Amino acid sequence: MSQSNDSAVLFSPFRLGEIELKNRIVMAPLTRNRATRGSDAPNALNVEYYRQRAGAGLIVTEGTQISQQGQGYIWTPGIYSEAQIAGWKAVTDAVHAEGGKIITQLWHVGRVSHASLQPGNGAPVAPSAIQAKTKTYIESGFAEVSQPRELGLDEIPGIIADYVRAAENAKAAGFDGVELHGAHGYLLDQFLRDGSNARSDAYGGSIENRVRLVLEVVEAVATVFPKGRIGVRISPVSPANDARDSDPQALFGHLVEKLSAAGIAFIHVVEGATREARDYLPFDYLALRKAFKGAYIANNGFTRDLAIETLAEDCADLIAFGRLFIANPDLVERLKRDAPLNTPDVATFYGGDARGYTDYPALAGKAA
Ligand code: 8OZ
Repeated sequence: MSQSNDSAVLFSPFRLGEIELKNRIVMAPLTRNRATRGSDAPNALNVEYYRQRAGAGLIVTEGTQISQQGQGYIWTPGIYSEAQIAGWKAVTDAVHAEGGKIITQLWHVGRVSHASLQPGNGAPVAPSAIQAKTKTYIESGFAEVSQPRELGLDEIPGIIADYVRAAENAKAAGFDGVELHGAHGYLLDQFLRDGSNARSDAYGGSIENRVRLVLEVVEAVATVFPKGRIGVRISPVSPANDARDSDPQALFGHLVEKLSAAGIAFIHVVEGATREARDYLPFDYLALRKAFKGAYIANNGFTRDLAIETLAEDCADLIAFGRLFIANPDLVERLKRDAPLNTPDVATFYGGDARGYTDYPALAGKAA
């Protein structure tokens, strides 16, 4: 049951680790495939898009590949070249000038990629050579993901080094922190789950072994950013990109306990199936919240009412909105006034130009 005056919490400041937020509303990471073609660097259009949305307490950028090997879709931005760092610096400057906070989502897709996007058109890498039943999109449109190859044990330090370099670049680009993409069946999630990880070394087998890579990446990235500026996104039951595990409650219960002990600022939890039902499979999210001493960001399909109720019942500290932020640059103001919302246009989600990106109108009388 939510009382109307409970809405005040949504608009109240919150200290997320070492980052001071002006409200409890997070812009969720959203892949939009509008980086500069060729360099995968953010450009002026991307700057304008993020600037328009700086009313959020926190922006988490779209997934940003830490290396070319970490890329799985065409025209997603990277954070491994000088041009990409410069592009992101313009984004963070614009968001900070509007009084917003912004962190980047460090992304390695693992097996969810296509050889045409890989260095030397090679096979994508994965914990095991198990092809995902999922599609990606390349220049010519949707395509089955390529057969991956198993990462050698001797290659894992290089993956961790790529995360560290990406974090250094994120710092140089002026980000307030980083989120590790540990959700949606990408590399870190592939290591976590027994449906994609069949390794017999220290990174596979038991739950303790499967969480090892995520925890090592956290510690490595913590040599660049303080733990109070690091978070991890997870999606315990989401089937996105063929993610499967025999016991998600035990797996994510253990992971979150370890992340809590590590002392990172937040976990960002996609509750239910990504872009689909929140109650897709039974899962005790409150157990994760209770096991974690930092902040809990809840995401997936939230409405204004559900956000207010979730905070009032202390089931989360922050609420992340995705699709609503695509269509409403001034989402915070609209939620404050309980104003009508623009409808997102699915046809312009992935790729294209300003249409369906920076041309959604703000409320009358307020420039975006
Ligand atoms: C939609 C399309 C492509 C990628 C995710 C980064 O699901 C993504 C993504 C979403 O986390």
